[in-house]
Amino acid sequence: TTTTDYLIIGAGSMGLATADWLAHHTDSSVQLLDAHSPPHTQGAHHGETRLLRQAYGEGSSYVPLAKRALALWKALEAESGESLFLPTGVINIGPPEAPFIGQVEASARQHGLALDSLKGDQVARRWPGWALDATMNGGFEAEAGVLYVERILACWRARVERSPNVALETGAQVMQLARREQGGWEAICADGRRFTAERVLLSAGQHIAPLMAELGVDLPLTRVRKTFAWYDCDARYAVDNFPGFSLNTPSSGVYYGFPDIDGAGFKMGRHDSGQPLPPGEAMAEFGEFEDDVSELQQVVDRYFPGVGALRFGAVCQYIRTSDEHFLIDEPLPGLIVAGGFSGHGFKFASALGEALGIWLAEQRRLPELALFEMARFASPGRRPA
Ligand code: PYC
Repeated sequence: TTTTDYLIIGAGSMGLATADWLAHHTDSSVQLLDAHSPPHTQGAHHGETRLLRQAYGEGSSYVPLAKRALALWKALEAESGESLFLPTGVINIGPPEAPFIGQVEASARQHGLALDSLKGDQVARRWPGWALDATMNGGFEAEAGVLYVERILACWRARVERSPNVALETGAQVMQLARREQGGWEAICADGRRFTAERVLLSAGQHIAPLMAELGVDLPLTRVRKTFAWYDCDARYAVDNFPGFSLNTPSSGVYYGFPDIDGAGFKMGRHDSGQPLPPGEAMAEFGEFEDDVSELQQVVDRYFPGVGALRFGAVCQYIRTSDEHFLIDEPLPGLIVAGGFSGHGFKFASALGEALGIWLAEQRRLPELALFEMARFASPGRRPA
């Protein structure tokens, strides 16, 4: 049995970010466990790019966390000397009555963010890669941009592996978490390895719900198969000519996308819907579901006149909560859970690593995390706004 001060189960974005914070701000010993070797495609950190948006359509109460995250991404870039964030700007497009667009504007007003509010025809004149008319609104945030996901994971991994206080075990599939009689927790792996610590962060994506159910805690988490794809495109989608975007279509599909970065092509995915599947079950490859291609193609055809043939599609997973806000809490003493990121968590990983590190080490929950507590599921009146 290996004993450390803290045990982090799941070395994806949240787990590695937390280990990185602990390595640089404490002298404590940290054991990180992952079933695979990060960066990998089994969690929620593959596919090259994620958006960093601050004017936040999911609720203006996320903005302080988004601001802190951007500052920490820039600090990580400066410290590591690597290029991790590309300030492409991000535009949020949707009908004026879409709640998402209302929240983008409210976020900017309430938190002093620079946001250009445009009509769709103005958007199409400024960025000819868009086919839009004045029935749609756009909120453009120049400070926002794109994060390089795998590069960030590799950067954190290299940093924690340089730290004498952090050990990373890959190929460590935790099958059971047990409370120890003498206090603290024990994690038991499929190959029989055992790890104990006083305090634990469970940040293992799809594995959170089954591990917690064994402890008698049922969490409202659903695993969903999602797809995204890269396309040929013309110069209208060059990275200095076209911002990242979120798109709420009037027919209610929600999409996100990226300019042509490093010659990869125009990238787009659908954020809503998807195919639910149980934890542990293998996901069908891109193209195996009938609408994998068509649900993207119809949006390409309608809104992006310079986008051409599909180059490559991929699958990923979202772990969704019932309200699509994160689930971060300490449901049992000494056991902190961070999950349910519902497909919009990565941008916050730098700030959440800091917040989770503080929670583990100082037993102090930052006020920004109050949004994500489990109690909201018992009292439906309380929702992040
Ligand atoms: O939250 O902006 C987002 C996002 C982009 C891709 C997946 N989620």
